[in-house]
Amino acid sequence: MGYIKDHFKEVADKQSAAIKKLIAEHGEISLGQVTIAQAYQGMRGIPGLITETSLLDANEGIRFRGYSIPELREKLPKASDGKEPCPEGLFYLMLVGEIPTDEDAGHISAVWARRSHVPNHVFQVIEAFPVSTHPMTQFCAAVLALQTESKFAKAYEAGISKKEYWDYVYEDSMTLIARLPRIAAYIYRRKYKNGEHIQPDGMLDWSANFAHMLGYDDDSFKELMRLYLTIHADHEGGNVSAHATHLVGSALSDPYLCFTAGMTGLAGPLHGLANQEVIRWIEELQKDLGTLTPSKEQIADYIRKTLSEGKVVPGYGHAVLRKTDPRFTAQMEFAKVHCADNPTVQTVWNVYEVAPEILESTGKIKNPWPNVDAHSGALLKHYGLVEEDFYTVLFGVSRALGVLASLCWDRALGFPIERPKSMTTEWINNYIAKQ
Ligand code: NMX
Ligand code: MLT
Repeated sequence: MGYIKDHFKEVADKQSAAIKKLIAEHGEISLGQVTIAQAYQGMRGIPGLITETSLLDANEGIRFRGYSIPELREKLPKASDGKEPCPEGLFYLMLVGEIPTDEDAGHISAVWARRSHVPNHVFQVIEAFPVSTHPMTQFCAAVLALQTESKFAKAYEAGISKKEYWDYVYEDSMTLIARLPRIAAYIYRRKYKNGEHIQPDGMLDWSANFAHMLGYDDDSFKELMRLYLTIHADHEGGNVSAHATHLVGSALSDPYLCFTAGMTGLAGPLHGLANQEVIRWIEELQKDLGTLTPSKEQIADYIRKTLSEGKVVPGYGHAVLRKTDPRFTAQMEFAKVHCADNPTVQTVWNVYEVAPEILESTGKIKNPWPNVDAHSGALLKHYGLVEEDFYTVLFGVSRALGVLASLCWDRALGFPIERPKSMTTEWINNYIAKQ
């Protein structure tokens, strides 16, 4: 691993020096004003975080180190038998800011394969839960159980210097990422396949091995996993899972503790659990109307019914995006090639044709367009991965790449503990009175 870690340190040191100069010379420049409405309404639009790995444009969608999703699909290294990007390459890109060579991505793949052994007590923790427990609960608990392995926590206890934090956080992040597919697959096989576990295949790349351990050896499912684990990896720093990981990390909690915090946030229905909610909503729609491919008029009525019941239409809307999520488009393109005849996939496309106009007409939804979660379930169902309450775990395995690459940056840049100011409504009223 040495050369990638050394390269990261070299790049981070340069960036750290540039940031010190930037703060010294321009630190007083204002990034904007904070309004009372913003303080009450989810801090939307307040620029208050630095995240180097990716940046979101409201109309264009996410760019990872400047590269859009179509560019990543073209430029990142592929598996020898595949056309989709390998997430190993995306991790390298987020970490060092450069498109990796095939050798760099292969190197990361080999390190993750070598470090993938999960200690037995983690499986015991999973086994202690009733099988009915939601997979995200089992996943969070398993990651927390893995914290016994933290090199950062041990080194901190032994009294390391601040300058060394990044090194241990880097090592923990690599080991944690390496082990997540095995943990996730274990939860899946335990809950849905009578505990018939499948051993890892160290010759496969990270995504293909994950697909294999889940029990899906179809080549095009492996391709789907490579794409899925790439596009869900990061969405700049303000989303709940990234922000929670970063916030907890600022207290110098180790990567296992930080990632658990991120995952408990991802488990919420307005964030990562939405992928489960979308496919349930579509299946209820199909069941209610007695057809796998309801007409656009029927879909429109169903959307109006959902809204009239005071519920959200899952998979639509976004706190920052104001156009169709390019992650939705990437999945749609994949589906056009691999499963265009699937009726549920077609229903997802028909929802896309009618939902935006209806959501827009409510006059209150700021973004009527689909997000990443609107498509993923239909694709997974097509390949037989039908257990939708597992879908957020897949999202979580992918999200580890972005939030842990960012955590390495947080420590390499020496970011301090995060502590924004909060106020009471009484304080706000007094402030208004003084204007
Ligand atoms: N269906 C119905 N109502 C919606 C939707 C939707 N898809 N999206 C927003 N609204 C409502 C929202 O609940 C709010 O209503 P109220 O004023 O009564 O509280 C109003 O529209 C204004 O909300 P916005 O400012 O447009 O959205 P906000 O930034 O607060 O929330 C989401 C963003 C993503 C939480 C919201 O659009 C939503 O709940 N979408 C459905 C759930 C979903 O797909 N989440 C996945 C997000 C992606 N991810 O993976 O994390
Ligand atoms: C994400 O991928 O984190 C979601 O799109 C939510 C967000 O960006 O706020």
